[in-house]
Amino acid sequence: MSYDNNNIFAKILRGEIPCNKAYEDDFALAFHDITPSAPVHVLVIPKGEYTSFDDFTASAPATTIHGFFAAVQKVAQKTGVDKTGYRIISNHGADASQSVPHFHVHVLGGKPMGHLLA
Ligand code: DGP
Repeated sequence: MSYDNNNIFAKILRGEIPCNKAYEDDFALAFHDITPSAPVHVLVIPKGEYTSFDDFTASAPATTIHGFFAAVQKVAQKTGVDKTGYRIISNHGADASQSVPHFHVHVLGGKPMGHLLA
């Protein structure tokens, strides 16, 4: 899949659409999901053009991958869910119902969430 510059997260990265920012550094921007599935539901996106987890891990340089996942952990710290527990999810492709074609990790927490997909 080629990268679509008009996807909603590309517009958020360019500042064309507002977001409720939770964290930002050189590698990632994190913002609260517009339709939260848990008391804490933050989306973490890389600043580069990657369509999904599959594309990111196959194509991005190691320093970029490391910086991005370090940012995911910082989001957990900043939102406090590192203390109580959290789940990270990344949907790739149709069977996972990925709806925005810019790689993102969901950080979910703030309540007991049960076991995986139960
Ligand atoms: P996924 O299904 O994994 O592709 O998740 C996409 C998520 O993005 C979904 O939980 C809703 C969220 N989302 C979609 N549009 C916007 C937006 O404009 N702003 C914010 N903050 N979240 C959005």
